[in-house]
Order: sequence, then structure tokens, then C-alpha cells
Amino acid sequence: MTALAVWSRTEASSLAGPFGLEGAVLEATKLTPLQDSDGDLLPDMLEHVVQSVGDSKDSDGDGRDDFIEQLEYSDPMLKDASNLQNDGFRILLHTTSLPNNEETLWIHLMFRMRSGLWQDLQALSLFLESGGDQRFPLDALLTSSVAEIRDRMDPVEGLLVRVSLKVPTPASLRGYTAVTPITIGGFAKIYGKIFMAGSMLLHNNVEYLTLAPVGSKALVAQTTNSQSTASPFWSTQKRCKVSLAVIGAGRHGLWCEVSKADCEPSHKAARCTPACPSLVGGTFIVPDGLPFVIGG
Ligand SMILES: [Ca+2]
Ligand SMILES: [Ca+2]
Repeated sequence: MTALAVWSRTEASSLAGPFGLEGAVLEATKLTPLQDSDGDLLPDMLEHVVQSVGDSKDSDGDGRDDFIEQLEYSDPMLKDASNLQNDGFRILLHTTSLPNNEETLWIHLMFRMRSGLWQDLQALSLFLESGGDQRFPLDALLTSSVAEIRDRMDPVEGLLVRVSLKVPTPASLRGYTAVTPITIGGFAKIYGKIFMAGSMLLHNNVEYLTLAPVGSKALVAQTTNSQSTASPFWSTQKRCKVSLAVIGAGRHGLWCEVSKADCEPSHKAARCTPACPSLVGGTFIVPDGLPFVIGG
């Protein structure tokens, strides 16, 4: 696997100024796309996307691991009550770029089998949806594109699993995202119950963005590429908070419009994309309704 050089910020001082530069030490480190420094099953580059801390298993110190917080659609940087569920399924995305500007899409499938048994995962199906009326099966990726499987047995939470798929140079994705955001979605049947999940991917002519739910109400627009020079993550302590207005319902989902998008102050690990304000007015369809991307 090719090592990718990125800049990471060391939190050398709690005295950092409002823009996080004072007291920060920049140092070059080597990261591979699936490196998981804190061992919580979330790769460092994915922690950048979901805005948790890459060297802490429990970023907010509330006793629930970052991986669990993602499965429960809770904010990994906010101490909040557990949204305790039994089994669970979630899809998250990140991207990496090659020197020739080709992009690689990483699709992370995350599961919790409370019983601790792999065989409780009874069925799995993936799709790509574009524009709300075109849905293409992606099940072939499950046999052709698995790059890594990691699991961890937790005495309380059960069996936690991440399956990461590598989709090289999705040139066709660029075509889709030029027109409309796409959704990578899926269904998992775990111990007889169907779980659905999805992540949206859009391209604003500069970089890929995804809408990551943080908590049950807030969505954050975040670059999927932690190496992106378009949004240097050491320059800000803000995050791009997005509000959606439902403007219609169709056969395939809900029509939503971005009614508000602001860089708001946040915790030390957050980074607001410069593209934030330009998201207002964008419309897209959330397949199968909002629970698909913001949790049940
Ligand atoms: Ca991690
Ligand atoms: Ca936590």
C-alpha cells in the first residue's frame, strides 16, 4: 500500500488561539489510507471526516468509543446520552488522491453484532443512487474490492466490525457528482432485522464533500480527503454546520434543500471547509428519507 505524506497537527498546547495556530506544532507524518492510530476501528483519515480525534478511542471522554458513537449517529465530540441499540450498521466514506489527481473512494461498512456472532450478519446489499431515480447495484464490490476487514470483540458492545472497500479512480463518480450528489447506500440484515444506511458524496468543482451527521439533529459538510489543500485542517477550529429543509417528497426519497450553511465554532479537532457558504441552495434527494443519512 502506498504511503501518503500528510501534515498532521500536534495539539501541543491548550493555549491555542481562536484559529488554532498558536502553540500548534506542524509535523510531517506518514499515513496509509487505512491506518488506525488509536485502534478504535476508525481509520485516521475517516476520523478526519467524522471530526473525531484520531489518537483517542473516546474523543469526548464519555465512556463510549468513537466507533460506537458512529454506529449510533451521535456526536463523538459531545458528551451525550447513549442511544443504545442492539445491532447496528453504518456506511461512511473517505477519499484519497494520487499525485496525478485521480481519486480513490474508500467505502467503510461498519457493523455491530451484539450477540458477538459473525453469522448474525445474514445479508448485505450495496447500491449507488444518483438523482433519486437511478439506482445501480454495487454488490460486486463486496467480492472484488474488499481492502481490509477489522473486528474487535467488546465484552459490552459485542462484535464490532469494519469492512473497507477500495474503489480506485472513480472517474464515473466525477460525472455523477458533477450533476448531483450521489449516495452510497446499503441494506444489512442482522439477526432478522433490516438496517439501512448511506452516505452522500458531492463534488463542488474543488473537492469531494460528504454530509456527516453529528448527533440526531446536526449535519456537517466535510471534505472527504484529509490531504485536501483546499481545506487545510490546521487553519480553523470551526465546522460547517448544515441545515436541510425538506421541499418535497418523491417516490424515491425526500427532496431537500440546504437552507443554511455556516462555519460555526467547534472543538479543537474540527475544520470548516471553505466551500461551506456555497452549499446554500443546493438541492438533492435523500433516498428512502432522512433516517438514511442521519440515523433512525
Ligand atoms: Ca481510529
Ligand atoms: Ca465518546
